[in-house]
Amino acid sequence: MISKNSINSLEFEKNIKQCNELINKSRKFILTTHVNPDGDAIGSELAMYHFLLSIGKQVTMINYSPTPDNYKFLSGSEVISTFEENIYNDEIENADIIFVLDLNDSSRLKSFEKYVLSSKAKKIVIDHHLEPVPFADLYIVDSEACSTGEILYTIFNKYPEFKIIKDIASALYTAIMTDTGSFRFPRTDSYVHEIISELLNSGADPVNIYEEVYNRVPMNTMRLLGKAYASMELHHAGKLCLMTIPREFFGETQTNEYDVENFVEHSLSINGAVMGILITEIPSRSEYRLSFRSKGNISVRELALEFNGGGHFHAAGARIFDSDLNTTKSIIIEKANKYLSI
Ligand SMILES: [Mn+2]
Repeated sequence: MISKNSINSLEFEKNIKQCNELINKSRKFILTTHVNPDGDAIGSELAMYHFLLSIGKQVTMINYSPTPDNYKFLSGSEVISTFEENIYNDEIENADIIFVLDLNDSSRLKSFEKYVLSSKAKKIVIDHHLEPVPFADLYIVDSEACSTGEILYTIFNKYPEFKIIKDIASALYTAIMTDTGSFRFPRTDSYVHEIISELLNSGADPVNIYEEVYNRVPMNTMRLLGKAYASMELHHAGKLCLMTIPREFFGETQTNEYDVENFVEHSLSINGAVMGILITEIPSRSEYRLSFRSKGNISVRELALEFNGGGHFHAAGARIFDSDLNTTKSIIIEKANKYLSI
């Protein structure tokens, strides 16, 4: 068994112990994760599902959003329910524990939130984001972890009889691969690679998982990406790369605003660009979605806060309403300058 170089605090260790005690004495579990789930959300949820099944527990998975198609290859994804009002009252009523994975603010559960909060089940958050908004009974949070999947691996390994089966290995591999940007984001440390080594030894197939997750892009989405590439502009001596998707792009490519996920990452591939911004004009209403990315010592969090958004040091987002594209662009370019000149 491997462990992280004493980075985990005593508090974290104590919380894991408490979590495992609660798991031992409970029978019925609900697992959930955030709206618009990503690979870490779905992968973590399914890893926990298979883990709990392997120790004889009863588990129901309920998410606000449907599972994205590219995660449906994961075993167990076929039994994830999409939340509907009043359908799951019995499960929620009878649950002993609700695990809330990969989020730390219950508003990200959308309309499922009020059911989770009013349940008498113990709520346990397992997450790696900063600044939790209190709502649960127990928090297992490590903001240094690359993913929720990494924390789950640590938790499972505290179980003396734990053995990674292939379904758990594939789910955790998916969680870690996606949240590390395929092992290149800053928190990709040797511990992460040691975990990955063990997941591969337990049957996770890196070629197949990458293929399923990333090489399933519909042609229409690729055409939209082509237009987004063509929209790239450099500002502030090439340090800012701006991409713009006006609403007519969606009609021209038969796509919608959900198809732009991860597009902004491409902006940081430009030589010399340290900040990338994607402006997406929402087709149906007067709203602009702003996605920010940065690298090195350049933060985009404060820039996002200026537009009442938020996020992390290197990845953040915000929305602007009732404006027009040109005004939105010039305001953003101007405001970004301050954060580039550190
Ligand atoms: Mn995550």
